[in-house]
Amino acid sequence: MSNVDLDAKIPNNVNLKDDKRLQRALEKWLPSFQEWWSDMGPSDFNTRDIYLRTAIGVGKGGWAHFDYVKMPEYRWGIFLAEPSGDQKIQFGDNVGKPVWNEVPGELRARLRRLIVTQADTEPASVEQQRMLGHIAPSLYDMRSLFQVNCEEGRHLWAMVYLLHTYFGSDGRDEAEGLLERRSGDPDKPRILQAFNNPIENWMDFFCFTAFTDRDGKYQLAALAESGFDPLARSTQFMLTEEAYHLQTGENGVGRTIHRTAELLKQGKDPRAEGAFPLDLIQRYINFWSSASFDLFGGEDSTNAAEAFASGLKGRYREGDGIYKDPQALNQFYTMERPEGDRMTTQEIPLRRAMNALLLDAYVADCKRIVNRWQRDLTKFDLGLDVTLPSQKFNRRQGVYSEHYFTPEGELTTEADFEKHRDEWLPTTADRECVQSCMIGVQEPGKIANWISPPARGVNEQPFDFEYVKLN
Ligand code: BYC
Ligand code: FE
Ligand code: FE
Repeated sequence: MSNVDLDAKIPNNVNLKDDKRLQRALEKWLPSFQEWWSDMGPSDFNTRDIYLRTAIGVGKGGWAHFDYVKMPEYRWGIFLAEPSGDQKIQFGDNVGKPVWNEVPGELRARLRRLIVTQADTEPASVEQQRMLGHIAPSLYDMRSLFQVNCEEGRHLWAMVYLLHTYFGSDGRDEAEGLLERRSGDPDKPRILQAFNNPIENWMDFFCFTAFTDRDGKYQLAALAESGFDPLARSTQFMLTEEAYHLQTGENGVGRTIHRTAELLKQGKDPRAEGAFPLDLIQRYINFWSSASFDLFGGEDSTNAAEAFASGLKGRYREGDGIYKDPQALNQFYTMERPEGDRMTTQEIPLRRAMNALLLDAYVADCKRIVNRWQRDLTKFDLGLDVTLPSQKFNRRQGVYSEHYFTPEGELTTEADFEKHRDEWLPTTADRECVQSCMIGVQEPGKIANWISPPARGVNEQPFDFEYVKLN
């Protein structure tokens, strides 16, 4: 393991050169991927030199290399984390048995579905973000966008490697399908709803990377516990890259809030200055956080129970031994549920609540970042707040999806929800306001007026570094 081959057509640490059939299959998929990138990846800037991070191995510290790269020449590689721990399944009915290095026959369909669902989100997000380059608020931000896009492309490679290696011709078909579905296409949409929502502007982008990439972190963490070792090790390494995506979102929304507060403190109207009022930012937060809550699936789910029981998908940080029973048997989860016009509580077997548990961990993390935004806002002493909506608000999946809730989580009626919709969710006027501020700023060190510069640059470069060479 862990012979890093960087010179191969497909850089990898999985000894690809020793498996000629697999190597050929992946090398055949490569031009399809490149064609997809050119059709559906970033709409422009593909001939520009961009200061990008490329994964070159999985060792602590030195796993990444920074240099100017043209995106179509990005070295999308296949990297699995080193085997860790005692190589035993950590949870579920098979706890204590050795991890699998081949797919157990009876788990094949379920595992394939999990991998395809994960894989599908990666190209979807690149498609959603393809038009944002031109309206980047700074070269620093433009680079961040392309960094995230290239790494989502690598995540697709990570999953396609698993499909090709472990799922035979079905896997190859699935790998083709991943390049055929299209975000937002009514005839061949991406699998999960949030990945069909348009990302039209940088407010969408920052909320998406703050909240939707963060779902990625939690889903990947749950798959990183998997008893199917190649999946566990693929997702463990993906998490290393993911941290930057989350930071991009957290800092991006934070910088936007900061700029708005700054303008308000100067007695200016953000709208008149080409920036956003705080209530508009709050509506974008409400929209993208609730769309991301849906990505956990139903809170009460037999699918999730089975994925846990069989050892395919664990709880967050399962392997750290933080749960008292690795089998999660004879325990219950108390869930609030609407019944008619009031709320009741219900106990469900813990295994059926695996999606709810992961969502709870995610919501706690979202609260942490919103609190951080709030702390910064408080310093301006404007008496303004930013909040995370309740996980019941505006849901399309799960136990709250058939009912209407306020952002505070109070059960309400459809009529009341409709009455307040424009206070709670982005309106056409909001989108127009954001769109009118989306002016691309392409001079090193300059930035659009709706957002503050970042606290620091990338890889210890200053903010005014030439992150994208346009000339
Ligand atoms: N939209 O039992 P249920 C990332 C379907 S993000 C549409 O409640 P289950 C990234 C579900 O498939 C992380 N359909 O839920 C971020 C099922 O269909 P069937 C992506 C949905 O199955 C940014 C039915 O509803 N990774 O990496 O336990 C940029 C009932 O399902 C949705 C993963 O999600 C939805 N939101 O869990 C780039 C990990 N939710 O079977 C990348 C892999 C549910 O009735 N996926 N459905 O036809 C999974 O673990 C699970 O499939 C889910 C759903 C968590 C998504
Ligand atoms: Fe990803
Ligand atoms: Fe990501």
